Order: sequence, then C-alpha cells, then structure tokens
Amino acid sequence: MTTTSNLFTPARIGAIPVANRIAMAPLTRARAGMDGVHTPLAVDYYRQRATAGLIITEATNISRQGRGYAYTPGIYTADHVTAWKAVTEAVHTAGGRIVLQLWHVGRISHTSLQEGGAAPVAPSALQAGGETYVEGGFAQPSPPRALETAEIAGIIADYRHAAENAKAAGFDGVEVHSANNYLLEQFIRDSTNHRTDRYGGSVENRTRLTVEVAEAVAEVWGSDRVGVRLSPITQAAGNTPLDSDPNGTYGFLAERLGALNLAYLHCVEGQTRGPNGARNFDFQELRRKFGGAYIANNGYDRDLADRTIAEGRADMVAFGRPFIANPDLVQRLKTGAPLAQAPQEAFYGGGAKGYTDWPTAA
Ligand code: 8OZ
Repeated sequence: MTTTSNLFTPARIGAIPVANRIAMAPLTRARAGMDGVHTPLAVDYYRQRATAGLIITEATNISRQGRGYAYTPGIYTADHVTAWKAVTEAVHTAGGRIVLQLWHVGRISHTSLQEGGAAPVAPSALQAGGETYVEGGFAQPSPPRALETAEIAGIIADYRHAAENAKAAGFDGVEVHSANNYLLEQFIRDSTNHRTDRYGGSVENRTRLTVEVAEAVAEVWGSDRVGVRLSPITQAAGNTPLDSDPNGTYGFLAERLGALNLAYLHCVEGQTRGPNGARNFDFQELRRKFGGAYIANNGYDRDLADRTIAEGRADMVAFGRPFIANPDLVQRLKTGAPLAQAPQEAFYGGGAKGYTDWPTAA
C-alpha cells in the first residue's frame, strides 16, 4: 500500500494547524460520571488518539437542560472544566489538536435527566420517537415543551458560557453540533419546528438559532476556531423525511455560515452511500456555498478518503468507529496495517474495557 497518500500532509483548518487530514469524529462513549465529569480514563482515551490531525470530542452538554443521555460529559461547571483541562493538556503534550463539540439535545431527553424532572425543551411540543439512554437503560424521549421566544436568548447565553468554559479548559476551538436531530437541527427542520415567531416558518427563521449560536461562540473564540456540524439527510429520527426541502434549507444555512468565516463545516454524508445511497443531496454544492474548510464524515475508508483529499473535495476526513478500536488509526492507515473492529457492546458505557485497552499495531 502506498504511503505517499495525501492524507498525511499538514493543513490549516481555520486558525488550527493540523498534522494530517484525518480527524477523529465525535464519538459518544458514555463513560463520564452522572454529574458529567470525566474520569482520568478519558485523559488516557484522548491521549492515545492524539495522532489524529484533529480530535473532535464526544458531544458535550452545554447545560443541565441540554443533557439527554446518561454518563455524557458536560462543560457547564467548574468541575467539568478541570476534568477537560487534563484531557487537553494530555493531547497537546502528545502533539495533537482537540476541539470540543457543544451539544444541546433539545427534545431528545428524558425527565429523569432534567432538573426537578422537568420536561425537555424543543422548538415545538412534538415528542421524538426512538430511544435515549437514561440511568439503567433505554427510554423513549419524554414529551417536550415548546421554548418561549424570550427563553431563546438564554439558550444562546448557555452556548456562550460553554464556549468560555471550553476556552478555560484549553481546547483549540469548538464545534457547534447542529446535526443528528438535536436542538439546533430541530429548529432547522420544518417537521420539528412549527413555530410562528422569528425562529419558525421561513428558512431564514428556522436556521436563525444555528447562525446566532455560531455568532455567539465566535465572539468568544474568534470565528476561525469555530466549526459547525450538519447532517442534511440524517435518518437519526427514524425513516421519515425531516425536512420538505433539505437542499434549499441547508444551502441557505451554508451560505449564512460561510459569511461568518468559520473554521470549518463538518458534514455527516454517509447516507448518500451504502444501502440508503439513493438519497439525493449534493455535499459539494453545500461546501461551495460555505466556502471555507470542509470536513467530510461517515463511512469513509482509506481509499475513498485519500481520493477525496486528492481531488480537493474535502480538507479533512473524519473517521468515527475505526478510532474506537484503533488508537493508532493514523499510523495504520499509513502502513496498511489491519484495522481492529470494536464490538457494539464497547461503544457506550462501562470503564476501561473497550475504551482505553485497545493496543496499537505491533
Ligand atoms: C450515539 C449515541 C448517543 C448520542 C449524535 C451525540 O448522534 C450523538 C450520539 C450518538 O450526534
């Protein structure tokens, strides 16, 4: 196998210099405490994967209200900052770069995870299907309540506070999670947003919250250290189409985000390939509308990633699952060493087993 691949050339993603074109995709591992504080295991886990050109952390709750899964980390208390600081120091000492993914789940939550058993919040009072992970098992997300217009400034303030904490924790930047049908995407989609205020109705109104959050976070970090993740054709909420016009909605949003000169756009593209590959969405058109650095994600293997970088269709490719069982994924892709496969039961929850005990290639 060739080692002259384009994947191993350095680049700049906004203001962030990266040593290669391989990003570690955000991976929910559900191994923090119920208080959202990481244990020292997370320090080992991220340090082991620091040869990625850029680590994008697991989705991290910006507020207690934004939490929808047990054992996911937070970035809203001083203890969260302290725990994450140990992670960023370890990654930097190992020569890596790491951005924190900022997350508010919106309606994908459960009353047992909310302060005082409150209902989760959403653009509209429409209950999600599917399952979330609560203490001790899975549960359908609880019926949400619709946010009052006057509350939305508070949500943006929570993002700003989380971004400030991420800065104090020593990250290289932040990624706004506006994908996979969590809060920001619930606003974007006309199936989950039935509002009649300035955050609902027109495409401009539905995309407003993502843009305002990106602006607020960019005020903290500088726009060249802020990325946004989108999933225009996700099936995260089941098989039903989430939006009547994904091309129009996301094209508009990509132009708006492009005008902010952000560090990067990161897209979950995978459902254009494989068994659901008939889905019609042009990610290159989205990338052109955004105009800045582009991180492609989902279902890439070495050859497709290499071709994508060689043809200038992305600046980085993010690998997710392969990073679980291959802490030295970059080296393995370089040498052609075989990749280990993580079993599903290693993905979420537990301790070191299946998390920090994967060996490097001999
Ligand atoms: C898997 C399990 C729970 C959450 C996402 C943050 O889909 C997630 C997630 C993934 O973006």
